[in-house]
This record gives sequence, C-alpha cells and structure tokens, in this order.
Amino acid sequence: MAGKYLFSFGPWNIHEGSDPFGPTVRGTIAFAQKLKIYKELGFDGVQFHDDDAVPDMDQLSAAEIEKKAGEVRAILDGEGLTAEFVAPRLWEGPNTIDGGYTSNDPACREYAKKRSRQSIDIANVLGTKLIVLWLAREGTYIREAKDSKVAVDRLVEAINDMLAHDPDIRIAIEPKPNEPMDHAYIPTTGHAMALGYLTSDPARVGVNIESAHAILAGLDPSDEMGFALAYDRLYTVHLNDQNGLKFDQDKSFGSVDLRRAFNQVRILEQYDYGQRGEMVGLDVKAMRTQKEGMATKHLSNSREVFLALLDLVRRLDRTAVDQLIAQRDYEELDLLIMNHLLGK
Ligand code: XUL
Ligand code: MN
Repeated sequence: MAGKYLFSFGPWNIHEGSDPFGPTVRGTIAFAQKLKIYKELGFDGVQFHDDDAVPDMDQLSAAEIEKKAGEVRAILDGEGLTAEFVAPRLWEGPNTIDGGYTSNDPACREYAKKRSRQSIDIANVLGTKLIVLWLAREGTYIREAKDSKVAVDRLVEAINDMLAHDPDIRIAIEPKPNEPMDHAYIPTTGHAMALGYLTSDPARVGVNIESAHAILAGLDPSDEMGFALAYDRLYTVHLNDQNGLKFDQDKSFGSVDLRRAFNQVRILEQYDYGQRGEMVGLDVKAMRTQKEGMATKHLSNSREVFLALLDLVRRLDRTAVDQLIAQRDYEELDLLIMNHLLGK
C-alpha cells in the first residue's frame, strides 16, 4: 500500500491570469523557465499540448517539427523531467472553429487527423506513448448544427487513424460535458470508454479523468475513476476542484470539498494507481488575484493536499470501516470519516 506517487502538470498551469472578462495580470514566464520550476515544486512529469513543445507547428515541415521536439527532449533530460503525454491542440486555430474530428468541413477534419498524427510523432521524440484527447470543440452550440451519430463515427475514424499511425501509443480521452461547447459529444467517462470499444483497438483507448469535468457533469470524480479502473483504463488524471455547476474553475485540489478529494485519493491508492508509471496530474489554475512571483502556489498546494490526504487514507481504520459496512451503520461510518478528516 505504500506506493510512491509522481506528479505532473502542463505549462498552461502557470499562466498570466487572463479570463474572458479581463486581460493578463502577470508577466509571461518563458517555457524553458517553467521547466526549471517543476522540480522545485516537487513535480517530475510534464504534460504537453503539441504546440507547447513545437510552437507554430502548422508552419513547419516534419523534419523541423522533429528537430524542435528533439531540443525540448534535451531540456527535459537535462532537468531530469519526463514527458507524460502530448495532446493535440484542436481548439485554437482557424481550422478548428467548428471542431476538429467532427467539423462539418472535410478539409478541417483532415487537418485534425494530420495534426493528431504529428502529435504522436512529437510524443515519440519526447519519449512518451500517451496521447490525451480533450475533445474541446467536438460538440455543438445548437443541436441542428451537426449529426450526433455521424460525429461519433468521425471520432472513431480519427482515433483509428491515430492507433494505426503508431501501434504502441495509448489514447486517453479527457471527457468534459460543456465549455467551450454547449454540449460535448463525449461528456463522461462512460461515453469515452464506450467510444473506445468502437475503435480498432479498445485495449489502447482509455481515459484522463478530470475532477472538475466530472463535477460539471453532475458526477462524483472518484466514482468515475472507479469505473475506469474496473476497465483498467485509467491512464492519467487531472485532479483539481470545482465549486458547483458553473464555468470550469480548475481550483486547487481539495479546495472546495476535502472529502470529495479524499475519496479520489482513496480510490487511486486502493487500486495501486501509479504502480505502472501513471502520474498524478494536477490541472489547476492560479487565482487571477495572485501577484507576480506567487502564482505557482496552486501547484505545490495541490500536491501538498494530495499527500496529506494520502496520509489520511493510509491511516484510515479499515477494520472499523469494514465493521460498520457489515452492520450497515452508514450514519456511524459517515461520522467516522468526518472525524478522520477533522483529525479527531
Ligand atoms: C480543458 C482541460 C485542458 C486539457 C488539456 O478543460 O482540462 O486543459 O486538460 O488540453
Ligand atoms: Mn484537464
């Protein structure tokens, strides 16, 4: 039960603080500088969007992309960091306004597939076999804009294309029910797993479960994790927190609901998450109010809370829990857990 956890985050988790209603409030920290901060904060893994590693990749040849990715790999090696995953960024460019794989424009769908293959090439240079798909714009603002059956067919086609491009990659779909779209086509873990079973190699299609995304779908993140663990397809996690049904907040892990966070750590620990190299990803954002030079605390705080909760998980009196379950005395179990969280 005493496994060691490795932590990761993405460069986007150190950011300038803009939101839809206001501009940046902090200066930009250069990518290479961000990589230097990882170890100081207690992190070992770097999560990448494809263009975090290779900026302006749409303007570059395959050889240029490989060269640039190689330079980033050298920095990672120098810092003692590993790349955890690469995610094709299919939501910012002019070709992805109407979505990537499910765009109504065949040229845009081709762009999305090509870009996904390029992400796999970048992942290979960076030394990871994990690809994350956050299907940001694969959905609609109005139901009539796309055909939801055809959309699923197209998602399967695109995933098959990736699986064929590299027989060793694994794909972790990161479900999210809304934002930026009104409704996304793959809103939950169940949808993602079911989509995997339509592909040519379901054994290589799993999930990245983000706490906030599950909460936005009205679901409990630890139960979503249990579902994926039952299929042995929990490839990574994006732990954070979320205060109710509103915009995706990416709050520090445990900052809204410690008990909900405790249960996420509990299920990961219970089923030996991390023993096969899975990392604890923290997809958290600093508050916009944080001043210059103090906007990495959300990362170290989230890690610290994870480790404190891990300690509580390991010290939980399992015998007492099992006895109360056997007696069906869930009121007493409720109090036992609350007292445990209160340190009593
Ligand atoms: C979006 C989200 C993204 C993905 C990576 O809500 O969570 O940060 O995790 O592209
Ligand atoms: Mn995420």
